[in-house]
Amino acid sequence: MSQLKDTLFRKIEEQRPRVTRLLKEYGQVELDKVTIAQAIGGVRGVKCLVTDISYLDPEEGVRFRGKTIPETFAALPKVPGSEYPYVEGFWYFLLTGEVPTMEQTLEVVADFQARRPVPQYVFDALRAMPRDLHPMAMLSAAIVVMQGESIFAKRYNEGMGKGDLWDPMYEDSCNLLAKLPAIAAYIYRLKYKGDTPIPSDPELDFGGDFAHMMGIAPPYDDVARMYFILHSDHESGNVSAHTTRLVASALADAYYSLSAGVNGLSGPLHGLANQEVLRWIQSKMEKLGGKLPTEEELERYLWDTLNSGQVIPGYGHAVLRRTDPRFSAQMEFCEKYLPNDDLYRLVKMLYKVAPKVLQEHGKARNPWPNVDAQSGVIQWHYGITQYEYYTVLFAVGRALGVLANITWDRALGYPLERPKSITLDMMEKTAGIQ
Ligand code: FCX
Repeated sequence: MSQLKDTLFRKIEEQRPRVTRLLKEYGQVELDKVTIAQAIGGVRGVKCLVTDISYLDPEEGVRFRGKTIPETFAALPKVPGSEYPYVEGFWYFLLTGEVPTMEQTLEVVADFQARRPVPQYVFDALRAMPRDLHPMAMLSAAIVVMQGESIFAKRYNEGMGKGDLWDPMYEDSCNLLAKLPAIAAYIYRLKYKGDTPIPSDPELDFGGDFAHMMGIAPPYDDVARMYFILHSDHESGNVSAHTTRLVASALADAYYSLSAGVNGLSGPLHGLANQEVLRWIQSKMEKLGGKLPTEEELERYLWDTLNSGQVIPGYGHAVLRRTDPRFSAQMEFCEKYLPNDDLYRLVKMLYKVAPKVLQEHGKARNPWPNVDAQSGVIQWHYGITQYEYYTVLFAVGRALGVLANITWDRALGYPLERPKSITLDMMEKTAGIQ
């Protein structure tokens, strides 16, 4: 057994009695109440999901396994010559809550390298799709087309007991994760680079190999590592995380579950917002003949967007009430590597003007930027000018968090999710409306 799997098993054994005790001895303790506004309003704020992988504080932002983003970057082993950690070491950390040593990290790197080859039929299936299909639809289909590889589905059909199902879920998760960079890069080179796929370099790490297969020189390997880690998890109520866990709760395997989660990520209010940000910014620049707008022009554009009933993409959040630290982490990168990039300067100007306008507008509970306000700009700078591809990058990162979650869900025996519905009539009756 690898050190990662061994540590994971030890952690699972530690956590199981906690769940049993909470259920048996404290099962009736109330955690929250649900109001009509919450039932109608997308279950906002209702504390009814459990995950230990990450926690999202409205003021502070996300913590992965108790660590803030800067703490996470500082703690994990770095790729030699790079400023950002190995994605493989982050996977170890997300799964176990323990910061791996360099040796433990390199063991995961080697394990992922062995799991990396993608079955030819996946590429054949991608080639059979219309070239103008959205890359998120291609990614989702490429994931589900591999369902026949699922070890979880095989073991389940052979009658494996519930308590052991975390093991094949872990195996499927590692197999899928190791293959995702090659699939994502293949989609990019097939669709946008004249069908010129670049084979994987078996010596490289997750982020390094992705940059290599995209055909983009350093420091894009560090951009990839940073980007995948930042987008990995945001506790489990967001659409992509929740969808993946919901589907897996029916004991669907990781292929079905992740494909479903990727479909959720493709919504413009969620992952697709990063493509919307650039589309929105650039349409303004086009109108100005490629010039940067002044602050006054930008303010007017913001009001025009709001007055036409549209949202300001990249701003607002269902939980956060401050600037997203994932935005700040990317800003730090931009300050170092692309301080004079026009689009970045515009993103900075927007950060100055938009919160004020959104506050004055008075609707959004959070007028501050989220992760998507910044991420497209970095990708554009390194030559990925096809906005619609940005959510695919988000999805590769998000896979780390959701796959860690569903592995743990099977380890702790969390059951099928099945919230209760009521009718409007019942709600009116409860409210005392005649
Ligand atoms: N621009 C204009 N209006 C906004 C807004 C924005 N950026 N953010 C929120 N609002 C509006 C909402 O549309 C809602 O209006 P309504 O009452 O007419 O329906 C009102 O303000 C209250 O919404 P609020 O409670 O603040 O936010 P929600 O939890 O409903 O929605 C999202 C959160 C993220 C969906 C919302 O802020 C939004 O649409 N933002 C723009 C899209 C975006 O950036 N999405 C990415 C989010 C995230 F980081 C991710 O998942 O990737």
